[in-house]
Amino acid sequence: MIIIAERINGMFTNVKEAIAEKNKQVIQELAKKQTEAGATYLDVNVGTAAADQEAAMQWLVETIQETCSTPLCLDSQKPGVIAAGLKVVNADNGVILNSTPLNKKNDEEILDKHIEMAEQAGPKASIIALTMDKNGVPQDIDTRVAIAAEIVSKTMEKGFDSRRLFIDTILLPVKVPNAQVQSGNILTAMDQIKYLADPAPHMTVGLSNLSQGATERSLINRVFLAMAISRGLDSAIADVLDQDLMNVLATAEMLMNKQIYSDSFLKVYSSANKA
Ligand code: THG
Repeated sequence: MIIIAERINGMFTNVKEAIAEKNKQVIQELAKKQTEAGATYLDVNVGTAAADQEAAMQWLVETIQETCSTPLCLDSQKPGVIAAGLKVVNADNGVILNSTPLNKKNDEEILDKHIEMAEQAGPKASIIALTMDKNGVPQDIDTRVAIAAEIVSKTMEKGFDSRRLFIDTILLPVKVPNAQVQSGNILTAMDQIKYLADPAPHMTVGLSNLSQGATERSLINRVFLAMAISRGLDSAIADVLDQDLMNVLATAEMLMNKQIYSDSFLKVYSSANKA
């Protein structure tokens, strides 16, 4: 499982304040803690409060890289902010450009631009593409799969390896009125998306989105993670510091025969994922 640790995000008050005050220690501790907890990548999102988002992205990337070499996942809806991060990132061990829709009303070529940016960033750079287009987030299964198919065919046309592509089916909070049907729809969409290319594209979700504003957050996240792993989810942007969540992850992968069973499978899994 490719685990993208979610915590370096300006959505959290301590990160927002650290960005405003240029407090490196808060960021570097989060980078180290998440790496030790098993992060494959560290998500880096400046949030919406930063006055200059491009400068904030560069400061975060440089600050993290001073203290650890875990590859980064540059998270912004603004291509300019991702491009700013790419100027200073070390992509030798990989980098993810997070994220792009298939197209936008004011930018039909946005996916192509992200593919080009990834190509320039180096052979280990990947992209996350959302099953979303100029009409927004689709409500039904078929449109999600159709958009995923267009994303896959566009990457193939460009000769971009499907192993460098992550498809994100966009998980919405279960609490939002009328959104409760979406989590089940996403699982059905995953059943189909995994067959769109060979080798299959990765599939990822922003797991914590699901439980935003809800009670029993960790439980909701854990159960959905296990269900989605059984449908082929092989990546998630998630809270790696939630040990119960990480144990569910290891157990679900073991039950899907992706990890060999031994009496100490939990321990083996966690040490295998530690840098
Ligand atoms: N897909 C992709 N990237 C993403 C998302 C996605 N990046 C951002 C987000 N969604 C994933 N990361 C988070 C990080 C935190 C939370 C949810 C998703 C979260 N934050 C608390 C909240 O809102 O309740 C903040 C609480 C606090 O302030 O302490 O839940 O879907 N590709």
